[in-house]
Amino acid sequence: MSGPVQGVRKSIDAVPYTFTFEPARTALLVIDMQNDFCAPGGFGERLGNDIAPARAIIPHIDALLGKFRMLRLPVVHTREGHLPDLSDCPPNKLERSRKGGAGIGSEGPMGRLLIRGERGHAIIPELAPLPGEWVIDKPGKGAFWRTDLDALLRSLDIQSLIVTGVTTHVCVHTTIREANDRGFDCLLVEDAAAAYDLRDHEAAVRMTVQQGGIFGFAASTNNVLHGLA
Ligand code: TIU
Repeated sequence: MSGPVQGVRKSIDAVPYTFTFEPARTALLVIDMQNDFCAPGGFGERLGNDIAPARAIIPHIDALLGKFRMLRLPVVHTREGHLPDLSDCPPNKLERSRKGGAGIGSEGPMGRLLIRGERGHAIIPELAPLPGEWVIDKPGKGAFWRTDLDALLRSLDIQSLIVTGVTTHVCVHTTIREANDRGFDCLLVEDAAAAYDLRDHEAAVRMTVQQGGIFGFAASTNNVLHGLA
Protein backbone atom coordinates (compact mmCIF):
# COMPACT_ATOMS: atom_id res chain seq x y z
CA MET A 1 0.00 0.00 0.00
CA SER A 2 1.38 3.40 -0.91
CA GLY A 3 1.39 6.49 1.28
CA PRO A 4 -0.87 9.54 1.01
CA VAL A 5 -1.10 11.59 -2.16
CA GLN A 6 0.91 14.83 -2.08
CA GLY A 7 -1.02 18.08 -2.32
CA VAL A 8 -4.41 16.73 -1.21
CA ARG A 9 -5.90 18.84 1.59
CA LYS A 10 -8.49 17.74 4.13
CA SER A 11 -10.30 19.41 6.98
CA ILE A 12 -11.27 18.66 10.58
CA ASP A 13 -14.18 20.24 12.43
CA ALA A 14 -12.25 21.99 15.20
CA VAL A 15 -12.15 24.92 17.62
CA PRO A 16 -11.76 27.86 17.03
CA TYR A 17 -12.50 27.03 13.36
CA THR A 18 -11.98 24.35 10.73
CA PHE A 19 -8.47 22.90 10.72
CA THR A 20 -7.21 22.33 7.18
CA PHE A 21 -4.18 20.17 6.60
CA GLU A 22 -2.34 18.06 4.07
CA PRO A 23 -2.35 14.43 5.26
CA ALA A 24 0.92 13.77 3.41
CA ARG A 25 2.54 16.46 5.61
CA THR A 26 0.90 15.48 8.92
CA ALA A 27 2.29 13.45 11.85
CA LEU A 28 0.69 12.01 14.97
CA LEU A 29 2.52 13.00 18.14
CA VAL A 30 1.97 10.76 21.18
CA ILE A 31 3.45 12.49 24.21
CA ASP A 32 4.82 10.51 27.17
CA MET A 33 2.30 7.62 27.37
CA GLN A 34 4.80 5.92 29.66
CA ASN A 35 4.35 3.67 32.67
CA ASP A 36 5.79 6.49 34.76
CA PHE A 37 2.76 8.66 33.96
CA CYS A 38 0.06 6.04 33.35
CA ALA A 39 0.76 3.05 35.61
CA PRO A 40 0.44 2.52 39.38
CA GLY A 41 3.62 3.33 41.29
CA GLY A 42 5.03 5.56 38.55
CA PHE A 43 6.33 9.10 38.73
CA GLY A 44 2.89 10.67 38.18
CA GLU A 45 1.14 8.69 40.88
CA ARG A 46 4.04 9.21 43.31
CA LEU A 47 3.57 12.95 42.87
CA GLY A 48 0.13 12.46 44.43
CA ASN A 49 -1.97 12.21 41.29
CA ASP A 50 -4.86 9.96 40.26
CA ILE A 51 -3.75 8.21 37.06
CA ALA A 52 -7.29 7.27 35.98
CA PRO A 53 -7.63 10.20 33.52
CA ALA A 54 -4.35 9.21 31.87
CA ARG A 55 -5.61 5.67 31.38
CA ALA A 56 -9.02 6.76 30.11
CA ILE A 57 -7.51 8.22 26.91
CA ILE A 58 -5.73 4.99 25.89
CA PRO A 59 -8.55 3.76 23.55
CA HIS A 60 -8.71 7.13 21.82
CA ILE A 61 -4.97 7.25 21.15
CA ASP A 62 -5.16 3.63 20.03
CA ALA A 63 -7.85 4.55 17.50
CA LEU A 64 -5.73 7.41 16.14
CA LEU A 65 -2.68 5.14 15.96
CA GLY A 66 -4.74 2.64 13.98
CA LYS A 67 -5.78 5.31 11.50
CA PHE A 68 -2.30 6.80 11.04
CA ARG A 69 -0.82 3.32 10.62
CA MET A 70 -3.47 2.39 8.06
CA LEU A 71 -2.81 5.59 6.10
CA ARG A 72 0.96 5.15 6.44
CA LEU A 73 1.37 8.56 8.03
CA PRO A 74 4.26 9.20 10.43
CA VAL A 75 3.85 8.48 14.14
CA VAL A 76 6.21 10.02 16.70
CA HIS A 77 6.17 8.86 20.33
CA THR A 78 8.01 10.77 23.04
CA ARG A 79 9.33 9.71 26.44
CA GLU A 80 10.36 11.99 29.27
CA GLY A 81 13.33 10.72 31.23
CA HIS A 82 16.91 11.10 32.30
CA LEU A 83 20.25 9.37 32.03
CA PRO A 84 21.05 7.01 34.93
CA ASP A 85 23.71 9.41 36.25
CA LEU A 86 21.16 12.29 36.14
CA SER A 87 23.67 14.43 34.25
CA ASP A 88 20.86 15.70 32.01
CA CYS A 89 18.53 16.56 34.89
CA PRO A 90 18.65 20.21 35.96
CA PRO A 91 19.18 20.60 39.74
CA ASN A 92 15.93 22.55 40.14
CA LYS A 93 13.89 19.76 38.51
CA LEU A 94 15.61 17.16 40.69
CA GLU A 95 15.09 19.13 43.91
CA ARG A 96 11.42 19.78 43.23
CA SER A 97 10.76 16.16 42.33
CA ARG A 98 12.26 15.15 45.68
CA LYS A 99 10.23 17.71 47.60
CA GLY A 100 7.14 16.50 45.70
CA GLY A 101 7.69 12.95 46.98
CA ALA A 102 8.80 11.48 43.63
CA GLY A 103 12.55 12.01 43.50
CA ILE A 104 13.84 11.47 39.97
CA GLY A 105 16.20 8.48 40.10
CA SER A 106 14.75 7.07 43.34
CA GLU A 107 13.63 3.45 43.43
CA GLY A 108 10.02 2.60 42.65
CA PRO A 109 8.10 -0.58 41.82
CA MET A 110 9.04 -0.18 38.13
CA GLY A 111 12.68 0.70 38.69
CA ARG A 112 14.21 4.13 39.18
CA LEU A 113 11.71 6.93 38.59
CA LEU A 114 11.95 8.69 35.23
CA ILE A 115 15.22 7.01 34.27
CA ARG A 116 15.84 5.83 30.71
CA GLY A 117 15.89 2.07 30.36
CA GLU A 118 13.76 1.39 33.45
CA ARG A 119 10.33 -0.23 33.09
CA GLY A 120 8.66 2.94 34.34
CA HIS A 121 10.21 4.85 31.46
CA ALA A 122 8.77 2.52 28.80
CA ILE A 123 5.70 3.36 26.78
CA ILE A 124 2.66 1.47 28.08
CA PRO A 125 2.22 -1.88 26.30
CA GLU A 126 -1.22 -0.93 24.91
CA LEU A 127 0.36 1.86 22.83
CA ALA A 128 3.78 0.33 22.16
CA PRO A 129 5.53 1.82 19.12
CA LEU A 130 5.72 -0.35 16.01
CA PRO A 131 8.86 -0.75 13.91
CA GLY A 132 9.16 2.27 11.64
CA GLU A 133 7.71 4.68 14.20
CA TRP A 134 9.91 7.24 15.87
CA VAL A 135 10.61 7.49 19.59
CA ILE A 136 12.05 10.75 20.86
CA ASP A 137 13.69 10.76 24.28
CA LYS A 138 13.51 14.13 25.96
CA PRO A 139 14.91 15.41 29.26
CA GLY A 140 12.41 18.26 29.53
CA LYS A 141 8.69 18.85 29.37
CA GLY A 142 8.81 20.14 25.79
CA ALA A 143 9.59 17.59 23.08
CA PHE A 144 11.84 19.99 21.14
CA TRP A 145 14.22 20.88 23.97
CA ARG A 146 17.50 18.97 23.51
CA THR A 147 16.03 16.51 21.01
CA ASP A 148 16.15 15.89 17.26
CA LEU A 149 12.38 16.36 16.87
CA ASP A 150 12.62 19.56 14.82
CA ALA A 151 15.16 17.99 12.44
CA LEU A 152 13.06 14.83 12.16
CA LEU A 153 9.85 16.68 11.32
CA ARG A 154 11.60 18.86 8.76
CA SER A 155 13.24 15.83 7.14
CA LEU A 156 9.76 14.30 6.79
CA ASP A 157 8.41 17.63 5.41
CA ILE A 158 5.79 17.77 8.18
CA GLN A 159 3.64 20.91 8.52
CA SER A 160 0.78 19.75 10.76
CA LEU A 161 0.86 17.91 14.09
CA ILE A 162 -2.02 15.96 15.63
CA VAL A 163 -1.08 16.05 19.31
CA THR A 164 -2.09 13.54 22.01
CA GLY A 165 -0.80 12.23 25.35
CA VAL A 166 -0.08 13.33 28.90
CA THR A 167 -0.28 15.63 30.62
CA THR A 168 -2.26 18.24 28.72
CA HIS A 169 -1.04 21.22 30.74
CA VAL A 170 2.56 20.09 31.21
CA CYS A 171 4.35 18.16 28.44
CA VAL A 172 1.59 18.36 25.84
CA HIS A 173 1.06 22.09 26.15
CA THR A 174 4.78 22.90 26.38
CA THR A 175 5.35 20.90 23.20
CA ILE A 176 2.49 22.66 21.40
CA ARG A 177 3.98 26.03 22.35
CA GLU A 178 7.40 24.98 21.11
CA ALA A 179 5.95 23.58 17.87
CA ASN A 180 3.82 26.65 17.24
CA ASP A 181 6.83 28.95 17.54
CA ARG A 182 8.62 26.77 14.99
CA GLY A 183 5.80 27.19 12.48
CA PHE A 184 4.02 23.85 12.83
CA ASP A 185 0.20 23.81 12.81
CA CYS A 186 -0.96 21.95 15.93
CA LEU A 187 -4.27 20.29 16.64
CA LEU A 188 -4.75 19.09 20.21
CA VAL A 189 -7.03 16.04 20.40
CA GLU A 190 -9.10 16.92 23.45
CA ASP A 191 -10.19 13.41 24.42
CA ALA A 192 -6.84 11.84 23.54
CA ALA A 193 -4.96 14.05 25.99
CA ALA A 194 -5.33 14.14 29.76
CA ALA A 195 -4.21 15.91 32.87
CA TYR A 196 -4.53 14.33 36.30
CA ASP A 197 -6.98 17.09 37.25
CA LEU A 198 -9.75 17.95 34.78
CA ARG A 199 -9.38 21.66 35.57
CA ASP A 200 -5.79 21.62 34.33
CA HIS A 201 -6.84 19.79 31.17
CA GLU A 202 -9.63 22.24 30.45
CA ALA A 203 -7.40 25.23 31.11
CA ALA A 204 -4.74 23.89 28.75
CA VAL A 205 -7.27 23.30 25.98
CA ARG A 206 -8.68 26.78 26.50
CA MET A 207 -5.22 28.35 26.42
CA THR A 208 -4.41 26.56 23.18
CA VAL A 209 -7.45 27.75 21.23
CA GLN A 210 -8.01 31.21 22.76
CA GLN A 211 -7.45 34.41 20.79
CA GLY A 212 -8.19 32.84 17.43
CA GLY A 213 -6.07 29.75 18.09
CA ILE A 214 -3.05 31.49 19.56
CA PHE A 215 -1.21 28.16 19.92
CA GLY A 216 -3.38 25.88 17.79
CA PHE A 217 -6.66 24.04 17.36
CA ALA A 218 -8.63 21.45 19.35
CA ALA A 219 -10.97 18.68 18.20
CA SER A 220 -12.33 15.32 19.35
CA THR A 221 -10.88 11.97 18.31
CA ASN A 222 -14.00 11.28 16.26
CA ASN A 223 -13.65 14.53 14.36
CA VAL A 224 -9.98 13.79 13.61
CA LEU A 225 -10.83 10.26 12.40
CA HIS A 226 -13.65 11.64 10.29
CA GLY A 227 -11.38 14.36 8.82
CA LEU A 228 -8.75 11.79 7.88
CA ALA A 229 -11.23 9.39 6.28
N1 TIU B 1 3.61 16.05 36.29
C1 TIU B 1 2.96 16.17 35.16
O1 TIU B 1 1.79 16.50 35.11
N2 TIU B 1 3.61 15.86 33.99
C2 TIU B 1 4.93 15.62 33.82
O2 TIU B 1 5.74 15.72 34.74
N3 TIU B 1 5.34 15.23 32.59
C3 TIU B 1 4.49 15.15 31.48
O3 TIU B 1 3.51 15.86 31.38
N4 TIU B 1 4.76 14.21 30.57
